[in-house]
Amino acid sequence: MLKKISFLLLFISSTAWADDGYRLWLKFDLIKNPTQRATYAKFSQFIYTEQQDAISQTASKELQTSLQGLLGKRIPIAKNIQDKKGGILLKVSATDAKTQALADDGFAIYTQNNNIVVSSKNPSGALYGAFALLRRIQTGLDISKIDIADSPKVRLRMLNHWDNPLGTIERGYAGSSLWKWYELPEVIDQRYIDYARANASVGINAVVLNNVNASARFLTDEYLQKVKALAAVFRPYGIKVFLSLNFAAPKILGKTKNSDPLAPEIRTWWNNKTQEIYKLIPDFGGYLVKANSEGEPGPQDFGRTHADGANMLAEALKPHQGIVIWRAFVYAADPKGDRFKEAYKDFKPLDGTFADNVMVQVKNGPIDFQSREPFHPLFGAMPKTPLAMEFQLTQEYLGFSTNLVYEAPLFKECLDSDTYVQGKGSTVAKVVDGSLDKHTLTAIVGVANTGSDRNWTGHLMSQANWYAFGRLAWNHALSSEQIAEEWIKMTLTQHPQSVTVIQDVMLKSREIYVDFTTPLGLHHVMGQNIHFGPEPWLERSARPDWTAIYYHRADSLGLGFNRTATGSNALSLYSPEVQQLWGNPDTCPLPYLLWFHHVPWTKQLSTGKSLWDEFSSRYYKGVASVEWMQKQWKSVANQIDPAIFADVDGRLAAQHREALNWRDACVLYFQQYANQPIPAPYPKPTRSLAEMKKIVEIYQLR
Ligand code: GCW
Repeated sequence: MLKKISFLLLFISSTAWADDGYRLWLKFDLIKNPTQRATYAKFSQFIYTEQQDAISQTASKELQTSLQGLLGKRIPIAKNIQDKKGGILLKVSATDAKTQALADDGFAIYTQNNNIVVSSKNPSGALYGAFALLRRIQTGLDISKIDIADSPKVRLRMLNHWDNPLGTIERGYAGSSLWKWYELPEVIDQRYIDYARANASVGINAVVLNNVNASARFLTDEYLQKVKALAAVFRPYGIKVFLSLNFAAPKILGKTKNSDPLAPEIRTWWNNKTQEIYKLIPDFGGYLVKANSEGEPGPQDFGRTHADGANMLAEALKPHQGIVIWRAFVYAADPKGDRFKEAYKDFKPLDGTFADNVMVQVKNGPIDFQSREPFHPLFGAMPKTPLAMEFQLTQEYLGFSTNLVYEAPLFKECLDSDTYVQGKGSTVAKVVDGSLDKHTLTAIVGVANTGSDRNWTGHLMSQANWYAFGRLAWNHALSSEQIAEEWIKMTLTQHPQSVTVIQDVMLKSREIYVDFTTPLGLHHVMGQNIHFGPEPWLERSARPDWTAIYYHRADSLGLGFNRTATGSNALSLYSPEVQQLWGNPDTCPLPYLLWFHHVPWTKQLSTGKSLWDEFSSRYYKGVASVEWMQKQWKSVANQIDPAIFADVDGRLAAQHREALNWRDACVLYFQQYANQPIPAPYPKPTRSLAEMKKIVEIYQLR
């Protein structure tokens, strides 16, 4: 009996306290302070919209349920407004003075006759306005005199899922795929709806459902029915569905002779297939294509160019207003070359040859989502082609789901970089948002970090990366600080001191990760297959540009990849101003140093230390900073839900263990070349290089 009672108590106390993170930043718990509640309640007597379309209806429903949670009272949906006061009006009108200057999806929120009006040009704008209003209430801002207008800076704010048909996710660290293909189209999981809500709440309006290493299966009727079912769930949230396609699909599914994009038979196949899709999903967004990259089929298999391939698909999509997003992540294996230059070499000459419904999607950096990369040289180099920015939210090279890395500073660093292509101020952001070259087709894309884990992203703090991505895709001018503050207040705590502590940890977290893994511009020294942990000694792989030594070039003289004129000259792909900024090892900013220079171990850096001393110290500093993060987190224990606190606390401890592995492996490995002692006051690692190799090897075993 006693046992039963204590079990019951345990159950009650754990359900009463434990927050499993499922609700993300959309908690809408009762506002504790009654006075504050009352000020919001003054404007929440009713909700009214004239619009009958599904998206506007979602907007008013979201307002209703969320406000009910925040204010603890039911809010009626009014049938008319007449002389009613104290409510929220959703107004969709292209002629309203307040909406005229807005872009599509933008909104204005203002007070009028003691009501709050959310005014927009299209229904999606009403939805984004509703969530913006809710965010203000959730974070405790005053709305009594609200008067704001906000428009997205890019048209497509998109997630790319690298989800496979059998439920696995390429580079996914939060469980398996969200999409249960075998249950679809009959079973609609509540998660699909909650996922759509979360996206809409930050302005994400497009998703690619499947991996860019694409199975042709998604283009079969059976799977298109499943895609149709998901599109129907997402539609009321203003989200369009796209598919990644396998370029060899005509041959695989249609048994054609080949998949040559210039062959009439192949063009007909794609035209028919595209028509079939639009019959099922009239607002289908289009195709994402990874071609002739890492073994995927593509037009070059038939002596054609990327533009030939993209334009063939563009022609099929054009009558339906669909678009092609063609990835620039290509790199031929050239043992003497520099992978840094490959995509540029292939794509730059094609500028101006793509159809007008084609975008080229470029990763933020020239190699592959490293913890720090210089901006990709294609940004600014293809003025006649709309370029989509591809970021990676899933932490393939940022410590999977055991490391706390807030990515907003990484995204911002790239977006704020100056290409100088049209003089000072020609930032990457301006290339991407179309303002530099007057493009209207614009996109910012994130490789999703979501999965079937109850808290969606594995590491609870990685939810912030999904959130920050959406906010920055909407407005790249927002600061990392503001975004972090919003997210913390909605997700973790509103306790002022704790908000400051957590925000500080988040803002420093990316630099800390860089310090204990790849300081001063070192890159691509991670474990070979799963990209986990350090493997700087990796000398042999299927391709030279998959090894570590290809990138770090350590020898007895120094460290780093010489990409100046005396080396690979990849620097020459940038504007003269950028070359000047990065081209001289004496003045190159330290974060990029080893990206562009082979630096002598003994060279004195701007910090006053030699390269070896600075480089090795960073690893020690990085580990100490993880300890600092652990301490900071413990200091907010009383202000955080216990289950969330414990989970993040555990992951920080795992991160500390991993940081020590990185430090000892890298310091000992590079010390062989530098041939110098560990600088004071740091102790020598207690483990040997041989031991470190053993530890790391485990991760590469199958
Ligand atoms: O980062 C690399 C990953 C691959 C991925 C590829 C790509 C989808 O290691 O797993 O494949 O990039 O972006 O195409």
